[in-house]
Amino acid sequence: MSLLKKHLSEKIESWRPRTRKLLKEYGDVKVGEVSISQVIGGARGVKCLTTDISYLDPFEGIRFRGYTIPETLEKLPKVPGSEMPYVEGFFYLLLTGEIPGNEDVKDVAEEFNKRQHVPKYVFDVIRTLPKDSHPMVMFSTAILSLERESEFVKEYSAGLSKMDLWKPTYEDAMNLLAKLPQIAAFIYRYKYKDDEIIKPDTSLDLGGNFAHMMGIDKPYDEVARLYFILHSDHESGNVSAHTGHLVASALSDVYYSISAMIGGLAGPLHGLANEEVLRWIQGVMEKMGGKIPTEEEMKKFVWDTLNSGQVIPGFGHAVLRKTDPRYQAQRDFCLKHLPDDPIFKFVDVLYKVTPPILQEQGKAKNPWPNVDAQSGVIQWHYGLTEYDYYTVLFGVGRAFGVLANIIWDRALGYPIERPKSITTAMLEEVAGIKK
Ligand code: HAX
Repeated sequence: MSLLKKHLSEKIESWRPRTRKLLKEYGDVKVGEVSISQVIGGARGVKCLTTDISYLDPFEGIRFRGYTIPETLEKLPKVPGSEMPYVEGFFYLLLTGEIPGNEDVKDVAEEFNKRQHVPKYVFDVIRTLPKDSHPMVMFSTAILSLERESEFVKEYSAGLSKMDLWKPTYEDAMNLLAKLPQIAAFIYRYKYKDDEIIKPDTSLDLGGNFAHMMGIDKPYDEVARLYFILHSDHESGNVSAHTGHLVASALSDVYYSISAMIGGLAGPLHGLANEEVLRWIQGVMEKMGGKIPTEEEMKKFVWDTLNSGQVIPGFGHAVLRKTDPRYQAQRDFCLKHLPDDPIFKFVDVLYKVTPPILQEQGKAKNPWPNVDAQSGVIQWHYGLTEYDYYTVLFGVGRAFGVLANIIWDRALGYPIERPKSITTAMLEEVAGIKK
C-alpha cells in the first residue's frame, strides 16, 4: 500500500467519529434558514454541503486545507530549480490536510507514474469525434470512455462494505488523475498541432511532464503547476465541484462523475469564462485594429457589452466579494514574467475600468475580477492561443480537488444527495399571497 493510502486510511478512521457524533447527537441543531429568494435563486448561500478540503470566505478568498494561496505556494515542497510547488505534494495536502515531506511527494509522484498509461482506445475515441468538437467534449468523452477500468465497479459488484467504499474510489481517483494530463495534452496536440503527439517523460514532475507533452518550453512548466493548483478547488457548492459530488453520491464511479463535472465546467458562467474573456478581448482588439484601447475607449466597450444584455466575462462571483486571490496570484506571475505583454496590459486596463462600471450599473453583487479574467493571458503569452482549449486546463486542475472531495465523501459515508423541491403555488402560500 502506498504511503499516501496508508496515511489517509488512518486519517479517515480518526475523522469518522466526528461526523458520526454530529449526526447522531446534534442532528436537529439548525444551521440556518432558507428564504424564498434562495429557493428560487440557485440555493445561493444555503449551507447544505460539507467539505474539509477547502473553504471560501467572501472577503478573504479560498483556503486550501486552511492555507491561503500565498501560504500554500510558500509552504509546499518545490520542484528543484522552480518557484512553484509539486502538484503531487499539493494533492497530498488536499487529501490529508498536511504539508507533505519530500518522501511523501516522491511517493505520490511514483503512484501517478505507475498509473499514467492511457489505453489506446481512449485516443481512438477522441479521434472518432468530429475534429471541430469542442475540446471539453473530447475531454469529457475520453474520461467517460475510461469507465470500463473502474476498480470501484468491480469491487462493488463483488460485494463491498460501506466502510470500504473509499478504497476502490481512491484507486480510481489516482488512476484517473495520473492519466488526465496526458489525455488533455493529447487533445491539444491532436486538435491544434497536426496530430503531432509528444510522449510523456515520466522523469519529470506532473507539471513539467504536462508542459513537455504540450510542446511548450519553460517556464510553461511553472504555469502548469500554478494553474492546476489554483483551479483545484473552491469549496463544494460551485457547479463543477457540486456536479462531481452529486453524481458520485449515487455511488456512480469517478469516471462518470468527473466526466459530468467537465460538463458543468464547460458553461460560460463557470469555467468557460476563461475562454470567453479571451474571445471578448480579441473582439475588442479587432475593432481597435490591434491597438490597446485607452481607458475611455475600454469603458465604452464594457458599457456596450452590458447594454447589449451580456455579462462581462471574468468579473463577478456567486460567493466572493473582493478581487479573487486566484486572479491576484496570476497577476503577480504576469507582473514578474510578462509585464509588457499587450494582452496583460489590456487586462490591467480592464481591471481599472470594469469594477466602477459594474458598481454604477448596480446589478452585480461583486464587481471584482475572478480567476478567469487573468488566466487566459498567461496561456496566450506562452503560445497557447487556441482559447477554446483553456477550460480543459481548468478541468485537469479541478479534478484534483473534486476527487479529493469524493474520496472523503465516501469515507465519511455521505448519503445520496436529494434536496427537496416545492411548487410555485406552495411558495406563494408560504409568502401569504392570496389568490
Ligand atoms: N457582468 C454583467 N452582469 C453581471 C456580472 C458581470 N460580470 N456579474 C453578475 N452580473 C449580473 C447578473 O447577471 C445578475 O443579473 P440579473 O439580475 O439581470 O439576473 C445580477 O448581476 C446579479 O448577479 P450576482 O448575484 O452578482 O451574481 P450570480 O451569483 O448570480 O452569478 C456569476 C455569478 C459568476 C455567474 C456572474 O457574476 C457572472 O455571470 N459573471 C461573468 C461570467 C464569469 O466570469 N463566470 C466565472 C465565475 C468564476 C468561476 O466560476 N470560474 O469558473
